[in-house]
Amino acid sequence: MALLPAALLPLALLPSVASPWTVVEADFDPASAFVPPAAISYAPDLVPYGSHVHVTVLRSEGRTTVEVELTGVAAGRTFPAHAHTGRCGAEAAASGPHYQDQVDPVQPSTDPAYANDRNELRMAVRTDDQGAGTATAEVPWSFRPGEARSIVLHAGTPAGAHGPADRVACVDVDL
Ligand SMILES: [Cu+2]
Repeated sequence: MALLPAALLPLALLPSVASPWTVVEADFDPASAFVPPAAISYAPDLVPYGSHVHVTVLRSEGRTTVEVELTGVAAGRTFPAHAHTGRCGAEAAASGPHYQDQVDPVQPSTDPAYANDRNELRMAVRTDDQGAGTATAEVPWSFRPGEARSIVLHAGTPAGAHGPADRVACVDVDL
């Protein structure tokens, strides 16, 4: 039996803890793509097939920071982007409701005591005249593993609209 070089032993003995970083890079594809895409566009007029998303998740003690960068999407728009509970699917509703740190016992959650940007991870990605934009959100909590599985982009207008019908794109991210 080969012995591990002594220098590698500490690595071999590291406990399997959640990585502090997760990076997801994907091109938006139609939900009907032969290979199930990691990022789906439901509205190619706003999020064209082949446009790009880059998500970075940084976990530190009791804190989570998420950055969403879009390129090649509609110019001069604001796309609300949120952490949702489910995976992206052929139907926009597949991604489920917003992830909440303190879960509202009444779902769908409309109570502002729960449905707010401290209890949910929310940001708004504003795109420039080239259709590129970046936004970051930080929350003072850690996601429960396996319970937040996507970032959903919403159409953003008209203001206030928020339901499966206004979901324009989705990217699988294990938050
Ligand atoms: Cu949302």
